[in-house]
Amino acid sequence: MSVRMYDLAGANPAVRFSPYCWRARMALAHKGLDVETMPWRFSDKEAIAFSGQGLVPVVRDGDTIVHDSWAIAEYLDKTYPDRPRLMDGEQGHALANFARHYAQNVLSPILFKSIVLDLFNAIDPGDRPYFRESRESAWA
Ligand SMILES: N[C@@H](CCC(=O)N[C@@H](CS)C(=O)NCC(=O)O)C(=O)O
Repeated sequence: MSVRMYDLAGANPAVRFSPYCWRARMALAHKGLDVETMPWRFSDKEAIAFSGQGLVPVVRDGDTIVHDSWAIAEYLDKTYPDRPRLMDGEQGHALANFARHYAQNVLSPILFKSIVLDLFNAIDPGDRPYFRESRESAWA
């Protein structure tokens, strides 16, 4: 049975642009697991309500549901220790943790401002009012 992952999609469902979802997809690929991705839009909160929160990525692996890209990486290493490791030992874990904080707290704020209009234009028109309002209040 394949792992199911809810993955942020644009107006074109083939366009996937969430850096957090890509982290999870690459982690799943590194583990060599079969993945079925479910295109998800900002207005589809209902579709991931089973995870108890409203952000993607969300992964369903059998009866286990995991959200948050970091929690997914840790889950995959714990659950599939015989497959290639994502984080090797305590030092590998610490280094990956540093890299994710650097990416989200230093790189993302800079990149976000230069690509936000491209994102706005790529998302589903139904998502645009929510995207605009939530991003303006968070980033302005
Ligand atoms: N800490 C979370 C962040 C997840 C996150 O912010 N996901 C965004 C997509 S990039 C999202 O689902 N946004 C939905 C919303 O803003 O309503 C992780 O690492 O997975």
